[in-house]
Amino acid sequence: MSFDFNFKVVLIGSPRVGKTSLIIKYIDAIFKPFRTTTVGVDFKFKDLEIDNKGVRLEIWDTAGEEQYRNPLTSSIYKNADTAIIVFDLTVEGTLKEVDYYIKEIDDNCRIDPLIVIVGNKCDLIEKEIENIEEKIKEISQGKEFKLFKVSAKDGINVNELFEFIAKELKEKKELNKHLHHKKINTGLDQNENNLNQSKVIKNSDLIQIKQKKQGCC
Ligand SMILES: Nc1nc2c(ncn2[C@@H]2O[C@H](COP(=O)(O)OP(=O)(O)O)[C@@H](O)[C@H]2O)c(=O)[nH]1
Ligand SMILES: [Mg+2]
Repeated sequence: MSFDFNFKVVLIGSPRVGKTSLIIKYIDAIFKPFRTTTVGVDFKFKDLEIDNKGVRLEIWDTAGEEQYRNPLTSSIYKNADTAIIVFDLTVEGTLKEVDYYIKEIDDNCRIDPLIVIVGNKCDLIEKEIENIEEKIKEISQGKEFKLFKVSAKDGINVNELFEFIAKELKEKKELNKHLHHKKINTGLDQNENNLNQSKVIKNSDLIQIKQKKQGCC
């Protein structure tokens, strides 16, 4: 399948939260209940069709224990379009680590990636940490992050998670293109480099722009 868009999606988070399981569930539709050891980094492709456009997701897995402050991992999310920060809904410590990963992305990412926070293992509902939404709000320090509760085991919300990401990234890319052409056509700015550097829409602005666009053009 040919594609119109190609996006890099990176899964990060504490060891054993289910990053590898989520990718396997999404790509191969299977769940392996034993532990899989991720060595270094690995990536797989998934091709989707959204509004008659081909979208390829390049989904990167990162390793377990050794990923912590691992320069290799940091280099992987440098040019990521999306960072999925995964935590285990039943292990409080992994939720606290989300804070560390948000800062890591801030420090290492060249572009402003879409950050999605994912609580995995929602099949273990009876063990779920309390007040998750409030705790995430505290960590987020005023920024808005989309939260998904998923289960790699039962496949709950897994497709929805990746489809949401593909859709958001495609819309963001199209809006950027739209603004780019508008500028060129109106002759306001012919300097492409300058335009690319200064007029790239941040994810934080996306919702606002979408609302305006609905009203004006
Ligand atoms: N109950 C349950 N267990 C899960 C789920 N996802 C992963 N696991 C288990 O959690 C452990 C760690 O999963 P893994 O994918 O290796 O985590 P990673 O280190 O973040 O890549 C394994 O034993 C998985 O079988 C889930 O959704 N529900
Ligand atoms: Mg793994």
